[in-house]
Amino acid sequence: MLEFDRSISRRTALRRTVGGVLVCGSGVASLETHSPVRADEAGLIVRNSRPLDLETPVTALDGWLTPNDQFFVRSHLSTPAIGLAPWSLQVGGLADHPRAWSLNELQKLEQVKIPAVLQCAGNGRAYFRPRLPGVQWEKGAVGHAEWSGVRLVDLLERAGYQRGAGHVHLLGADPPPSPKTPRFLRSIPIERALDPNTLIATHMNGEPLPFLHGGPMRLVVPGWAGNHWLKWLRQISLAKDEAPGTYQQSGYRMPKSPAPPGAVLKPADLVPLTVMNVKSLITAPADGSMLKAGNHEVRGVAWTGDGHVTKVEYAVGPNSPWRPATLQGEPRQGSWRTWKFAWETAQPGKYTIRVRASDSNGDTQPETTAWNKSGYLWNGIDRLTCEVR
Ligand SMILES: Nc1nc2c(c(=O)[nH]1)N[C@H]1C(S)=C(S)[C@@H](COP(=O)(O)O)O[C@H]1N2
Ligand SMILES: [Mo]
Repeated sequence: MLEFDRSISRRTALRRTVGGVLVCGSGVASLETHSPVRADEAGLIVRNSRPLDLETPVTALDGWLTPNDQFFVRSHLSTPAIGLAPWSLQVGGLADHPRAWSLNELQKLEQVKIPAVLQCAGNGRAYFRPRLPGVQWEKGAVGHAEWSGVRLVDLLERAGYQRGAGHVHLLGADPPPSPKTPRFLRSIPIERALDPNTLIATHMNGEPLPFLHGGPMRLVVPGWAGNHWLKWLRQISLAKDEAPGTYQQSGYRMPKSPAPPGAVLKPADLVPLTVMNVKSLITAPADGSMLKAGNHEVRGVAWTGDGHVTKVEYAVGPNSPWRPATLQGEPRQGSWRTWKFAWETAQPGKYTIRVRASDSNGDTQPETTAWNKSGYLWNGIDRLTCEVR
């Protein structure tokens, strides 16, 4: 299949780059028109080169959609090997009509487009104290894109999923670096799989899904953290229970109630991490900016996993009361909203700007997020400092 042949040339390009750190301007199908750019040229922060973990600088999140070539990348294993064309997605397990789907066959089903936030569960890990091992993400393991493709439920219905199916197992084409390393096998409960907002996306921001983001197809689970958004999707299998293996059974679990460092937790004390919490980020000005005295617009984004953002408040300086920022756009489950406020007649001095969002569940961002041993779901009040001269 053409799309995949092009991704192969991109792989070759990847290998030719020092350290393998490279992103492509606009992904698989646009290789002919866009020359690949190195991650540092796209302004991404390289957290790891093998596997590839790239963070978006928070100023690149300034706007409703995050450009594909500036979108963060998180991969646990190697990127898929060449030689997989034509792409085929297997749907089976507890199903009366198991079958394989090609990309062309998927494109004949009803196509839907959903704007949604993709955030790594570990975004903000660098802010937990005591410090934690793992990728030291700061603010930008998050982005917002318009995802389009087919509803997962449309495939499951055609497969004739059986009554006993409680979970949907998901496996991508990314191979483990050695036979002993586990694959990134994950599952979602059947209720979430049947939700019409759960998609198999083949497009991102109107372009064919870039290879680094799971092209040609990935799962999109609006409202849920990135670990569910399986990339390079090859196998969907209906089963009674959750997926086995470390990525489902040990990883991505949170204590039911906060547990201090050193606490011994039993499996029964942990629940799978699914829904994101309420969070906001300041996208302009940049941290550490020097500003002229006078009027400035401060901007950012805010989102939550379940329900919608009801307000964003800001405070400039230590003793300022919280004031409401202006939320833009419409609330939509799983999507984010931009916000802004006018900082008028800023006088010379050094300032800390803080923002916090609240959502329709009545949750507000805390000063700091309760420590958890994997450093998941940081949503402490966002802040930056700047100087007015
Ligand atoms: N096949 C596969 N899918 C995957 C992963 C992976 O390592 N392999 N990482 C997951 C995690 S933890 C995140 S945060 C998102 C990141 O998606 P992105 O690289 O498009 O930003 O992909 C998810 N899907
Ligand atoms: Mo992640």
